[in-house]
Amino acid sequence: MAEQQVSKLKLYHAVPSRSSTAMWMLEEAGQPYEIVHLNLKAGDHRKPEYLALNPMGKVPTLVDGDVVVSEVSAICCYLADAYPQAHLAPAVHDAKRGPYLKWLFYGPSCVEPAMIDKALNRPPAPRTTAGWADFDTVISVLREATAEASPYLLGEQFTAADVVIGSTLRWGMQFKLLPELPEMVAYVERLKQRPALQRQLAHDAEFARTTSA
Ligand SMILES: N[C@@H](CCC(=O)N[C@@H](CS)C(=O)NCC(=O)O)C(=O)O
Repeated sequence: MAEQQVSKLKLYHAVPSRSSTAMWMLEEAGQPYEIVHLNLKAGDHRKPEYLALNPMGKVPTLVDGDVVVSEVSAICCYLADAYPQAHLAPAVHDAKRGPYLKWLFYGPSCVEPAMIDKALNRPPAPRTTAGWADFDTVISVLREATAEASPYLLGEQFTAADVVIGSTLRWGMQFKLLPELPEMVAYVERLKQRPALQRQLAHDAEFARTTSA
């Protein structure tokens, strides 16, 4: 009898949430993995066994053998480096490694805070205090990057940076937190053609359908 393959990658995921980005990245990486679904409404993410993995009590968390990684961008960066056969990151000394890392960090450290400032109608913190810029500056940087993306942020090579920035743009525009600028819409539409993203979206849609039935 053929031995069943045991996956060592485990994603703690909630539908719908930012952990969908990590799941898309896993699909791009092409490695077998298992999903542990957490029900945020039931408070699964606040149980001691989960807090031991992620003291923030947030999803996602990825476990790969002895390695535990949380934070979406860190998970994407980790997977790209751990599974290089998927070619989801430029090599360390490649000139494209600079912009690659910049975009990975830019998502959570600049786009998200500026987007939340805007959504909550908060006055932006003074430029000299906050580590992110005002909403309009962030949008203009994203607009230029997506206008130049051909077809991806780093050119021909699709990378984890597209997973992070693409996901943020996709859900930001979907929830009307970001303007639907033509350059950003076109970039997200290109990303939606990726089979890995389609598999992730289909999983979440099916999970939502079957658990709410
Ligand atoms: N900075 C975190 C954000 C993760 C996050 O905010 N996750 C949300 C779901 S979208 C969550 O777990 N919320 C549950 C809670 O805060 O109680 C990351 O990048 O992973």
